[in-house]
Amino acid sequence: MRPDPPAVPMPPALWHIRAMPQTAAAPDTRVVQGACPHDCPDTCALQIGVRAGRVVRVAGDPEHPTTHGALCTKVSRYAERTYHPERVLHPLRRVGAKGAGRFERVGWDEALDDIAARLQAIAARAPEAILPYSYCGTMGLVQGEGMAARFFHRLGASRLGRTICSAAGSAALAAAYGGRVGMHVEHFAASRMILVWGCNPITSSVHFWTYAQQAKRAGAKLVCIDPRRSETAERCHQHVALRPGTDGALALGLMHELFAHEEWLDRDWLERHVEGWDKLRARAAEWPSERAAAVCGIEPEVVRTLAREYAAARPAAIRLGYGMQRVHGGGSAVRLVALLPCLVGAWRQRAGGLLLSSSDWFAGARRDAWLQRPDLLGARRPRTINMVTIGDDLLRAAAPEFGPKIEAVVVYNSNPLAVAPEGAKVARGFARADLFSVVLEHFLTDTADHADYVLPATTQLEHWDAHSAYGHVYALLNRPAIAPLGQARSNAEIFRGLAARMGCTEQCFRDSDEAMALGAFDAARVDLDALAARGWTRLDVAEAPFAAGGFPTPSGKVVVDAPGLGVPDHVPNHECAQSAPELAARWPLALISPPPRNFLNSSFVNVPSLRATEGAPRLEINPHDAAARGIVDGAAVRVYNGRGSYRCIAAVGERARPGVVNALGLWWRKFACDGVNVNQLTHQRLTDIGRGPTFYDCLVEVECVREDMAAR
Ligand SMILES: Nc1nc2c(c(=O)[nH]1)N[C@H]1C(S)=C(S)[C@@H](COP(=O)(O)OP(=O)(O)OC[C@H]3O[C@@H](n4cnc5c(=O)[nH]c(N)nc54)[C@H](O)[C@@H]3O)O[C@H]1N2
Ligand SMILES: Nc1nc2c(c(=O)[nH]1)N[C@H]1C(S)=C(S)[C@@H](COP(=O)(O)OP(=O)(O)OC[C@H]3O[C@@H](n4cnc5c(=O)[nH]c(N)nc54)[C@H](O)[C@@H]3O)O[C@H]1N2
Ligand SMILES: [Mo]
Repeated sequence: MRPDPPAVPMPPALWHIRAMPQTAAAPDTRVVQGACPHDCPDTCALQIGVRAGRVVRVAGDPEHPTTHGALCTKVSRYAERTYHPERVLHPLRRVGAKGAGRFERVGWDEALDDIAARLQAIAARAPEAILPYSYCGTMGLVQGEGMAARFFHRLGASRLGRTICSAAGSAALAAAYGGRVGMHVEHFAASRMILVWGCNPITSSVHFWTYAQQAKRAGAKLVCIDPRRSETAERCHQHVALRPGTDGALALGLMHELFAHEEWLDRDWLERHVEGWDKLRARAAEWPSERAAAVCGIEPEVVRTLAREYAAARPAAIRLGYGMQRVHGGGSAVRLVALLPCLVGAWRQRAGGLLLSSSDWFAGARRDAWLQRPDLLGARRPRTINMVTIGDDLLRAAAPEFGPKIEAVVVYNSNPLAVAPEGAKVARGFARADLFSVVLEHFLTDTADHADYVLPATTQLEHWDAHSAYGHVYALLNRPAIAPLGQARSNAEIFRGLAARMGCTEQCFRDSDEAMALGAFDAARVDLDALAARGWTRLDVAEAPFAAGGFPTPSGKVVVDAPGLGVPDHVPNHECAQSAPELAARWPLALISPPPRNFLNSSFVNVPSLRATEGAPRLEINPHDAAARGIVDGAAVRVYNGRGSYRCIAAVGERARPGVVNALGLWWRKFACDGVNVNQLTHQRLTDIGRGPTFYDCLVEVECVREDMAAR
């Protein structure tokens, strides 16, 4: 057995996950049970302290197993977001140019009457000319795709392909395992080896990191696979800094080694539970460690040693993140990594296997058909607009293969001007004079600045909701802690108001938020009494769900040669020397743009204390690449390619590997250095499967900003 590594003190990066003082609440403080609404695998159970109608404390529920009384910095400051002086608290109508952010106050009736009339006029001619645009500002089942989905289904509006985050990985897990299922996050604490792969949990999933720390203290080896020397990579025993978009090659190189050493394989498990494993062996035979290492830009010995250690550690676990699937071959790469645990029989033990997402454990437990009512479409089959290509699609004319031009957009729970790729086109689209746009928001984001109407939405402290999760298997309920501030209304209430004005007479448009939240789960699968009483309850999922196979595929076996997809192989990036040598010659650096700790996508950028901690938009660049360009630490730089240019401050150091630059964070365009953010550089090409975005598959060049430019 490997000797235990020396004890590691609590790293400074974790000081912010502080357990909240569990002193009894003051007698005049009421505690309301809630759920964190944010797009994060941890979906924490919250306890909201309310005194005299005002939230005085936001804390993690100490009883909830994965929250264990701790919150991230951002959400422990959630009240700061709710009571932010710049909250939009009244309906607003645009008076200035689109994008200028100049509005006048209007009453709710006036706003809703006018919006309903304009949407009605379009719906009467071409309902598909109306596009809802939403993502995960809240992951709630009611304030997300609840009442809004009912409304847009009833209208027959264009459907939105909600692909911007996890589509490639989801399609890949569906191909290999039949769905988004995997290990329980709690069991990582007992793993002997953890591969933290394309995932930066200290930033994006701190509660998982707590379990990884427990495993580390018990002697497990932690390996981080990430082009960036992230906060997580620094605290693992080993960091494999591969080139972006080469994970499929690494997985194949590891498999080559595993198949080459019969004694490392769990042949019994493989034969019994993996359909087509011999085809995988044939594919892996094409990937000796030298070939894989050359593609990844690492040493062959790293591949060989990693394979040996992975085979020897029982149980070995993989925490896969969504970071590694934001490239052309992201889907194939996830399929390949997902097959690794099968070779060593890691699924036999509950602390072995893989976790990317737990979403589909909720399939059948969530009453999606009732919440969203797709049946209201009747026989209509509206087109689907991919949210990744909103830049192009807003600028498209009517055409037989496209359908009608987009005439109206209703945005909720999303900030496309900051988060969608090829930002210059997105901004041009939202600035179209003939586009009618309505934005439901808490704040005047870059997107809201372009709206004809901005409607004030409630925050999680002010509305009902129900939550499933993608990093654990607890269902949660969120009760409103306080009354809506100002004239804010919940998303569901706003869509109810529009529906009533547009002749939607069905009973479902009268369901209250509370009724929807309490009815969101199926009583046969979720203990509704426990949910109502305690605010959360665990789904009944086996502790080691795949110890004896039983995957949710048609055969119950893991699938290698998926119908229509074939046997996975490494797929190179859209933008790399191999696929696009002429681009690589002009733009020699690969750019990735992962999240920083204090923002959540583009949310929280306007919370002054969090923005102050992040400082300014930064570009991490390796000393070697910096020196070649005369760039020193702290210098103003311009990052550019054929699509645009973005200014930021150089952070010269080893966080970036040679040839790769890291631009952190989806800054609001108006808070960045030159009115744009990193998505000015990204493109709209899609992943190999799942039609997802390829944010981290992007070539650029960097130069120092001249003094006279910097002064502007
Ligand atoms: N604080 C904070 N937490 C968040 C978010 C946030 O914005 N801020 N966002 C939330 C959301 S929406 C999501 S989807 C999750 C995302 O969280 P994760 O699943 O962790 O994914 P990312 O943060 O996108 O990327 C994780 C790591 O992948 C690395 N990476 C980039 N390209 C590659 C590659 O080609 N291969 C490999 N192996 N690694 C690569 C990045 O450098 C980064 O360190 O986090 C959620 N949590
Ligand atoms: N370059 C680059 N681009 C990326 C990424 C990247 O890593 N790099 N990450 C991608 C990923 S993983 C994701 S998930 C997307 C995220 O894209 P989005 O889901 O658009 O995420 P946010 O930027 O957080 O915007 C959510 C908005 O919803 C609002 N909101 C929150 N709650 C409510 C509510 O109850 N009602 C209403 N009406 N509004 C609400 C918030 O104020 C916020 O402005 O971005 C993607 N874009
Ligand atoms: Mo995401």
